[in-house]
Amino acid sequence: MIEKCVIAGVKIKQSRTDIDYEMEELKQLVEASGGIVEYSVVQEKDNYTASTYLGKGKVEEIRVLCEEVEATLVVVNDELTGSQINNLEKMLNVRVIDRTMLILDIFALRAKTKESKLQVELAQLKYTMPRLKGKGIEMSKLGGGIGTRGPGEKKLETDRRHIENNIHEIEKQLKKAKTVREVNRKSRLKNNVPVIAVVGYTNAGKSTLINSLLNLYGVEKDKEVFVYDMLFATLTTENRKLRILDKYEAVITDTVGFISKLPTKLVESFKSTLEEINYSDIIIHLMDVTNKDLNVQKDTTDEILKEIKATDIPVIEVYNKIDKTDISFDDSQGIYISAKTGLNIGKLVERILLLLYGASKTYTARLSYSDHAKLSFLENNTNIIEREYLEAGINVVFETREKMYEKL
Ligand SMILES: Nc1nc2c(ncn2[C@@H]2O[C@H](COP(=O)(O)OP(=O)(O)OP(=O)(O)O)[C@@H](O)[C@H]2O)c(=O)[nH]1
Ligand SMILES: [Mg+2]
Repeated sequence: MIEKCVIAGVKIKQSRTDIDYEMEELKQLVEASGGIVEYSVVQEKDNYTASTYLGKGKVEEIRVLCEEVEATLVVVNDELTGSQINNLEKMLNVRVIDRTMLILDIFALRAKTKESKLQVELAQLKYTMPRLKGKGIEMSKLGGGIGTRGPGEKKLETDRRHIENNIHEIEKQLKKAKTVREVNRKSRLKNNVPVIAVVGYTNAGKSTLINSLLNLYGVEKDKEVFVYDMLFATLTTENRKLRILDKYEAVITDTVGFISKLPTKLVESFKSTLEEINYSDIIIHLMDVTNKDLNVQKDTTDEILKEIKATDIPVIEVYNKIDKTDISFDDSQGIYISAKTGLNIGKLVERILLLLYGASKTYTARLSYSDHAKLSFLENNTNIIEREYLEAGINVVFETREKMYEKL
């Protein structure tokens, strides 16, 4: 069922909010949850109206629009209180949800793994709780629709006492999942394999980049990650093994995309997943260079990295989708790539190797003729440039990176 919607936002006159961009994004969010936007309404005001968010006149205007197109849902651009939702629903005669509920709804639709389902449910419950007052009956009568869906087949719980119990139970289960993840991480640390986390705004091309790297250097080439042109295609952290240039091992991590005004409750719930980023050795911050509000996207990602305290890890800023634009770029300001066509991926890989394994240098080793193991080790892990067979042994000149040399 495609739900017809009207979206509405308030632009506070003194604020620097780019309301057009936010409304465009809200429209995409509605589409990502299976709805269609019939009208987009913006009101410029000095302040939000406390009882109804929008001014009374505007609300009436929206009511008429809803009737005209038979919309069944109004989505507003900011978080509302329970009573604001109630008041608006009474005046509009349709359901009202806010941006946060919409994002939670998309996450509920997309969550696939047990852990991400629990995380989404937890965020939904914590968001609904304080907004339940006087709402219980209406909500339990609802037959579903955008903003009411729970992860899996379940409908979003609306009974307060149940919710409290549920929150408890889910938190317990999530703790268990976290322990499992920690065990996996420890075994990675023990093997000393460096970790690269790819982070950024939703739809920037993170998963596409990972697949490109898997195609070039993947240990298990058939383990591609999911790519799709929609917001929040990736909802779980995924790790893949790489062996770059057939010599340098790394684990690459795909992560959940960010969005401006990402609900705090959601970030909280996903924190244990996002915190995986903290255990990476480098972060690739990927941005969609064709996006007209690149700076908002960049700041959003930087903010969330701060929130999860991933601030000491070196970040490589990478601009993606250059195949889609003909603007020229200053290479000294960052790395410009196309994850899709593979353009400049080599430059990115060089930067990754430099950070993880240091600069490439030439070394010489003297091996005795019986050192077969050492020789084959060098053959497998470095580039051998020259071998000189002397009376005292073999002189091997080889090229490798500083940190690899230390390991050898
Ligand atoms: N033209 C072009 N399209 C790209 C490029 N990289 C990714 N895309 C497209 O952008 C869309 C999103 O790509 P994803 O890799 O799923 O993006 P993501 O960052 O993983 O998104 P989420 O998982 O939703 O956070 C897909 O339609 C890709 O084909 C690129 O370099 N050029
Ligand atoms: Mg993805």
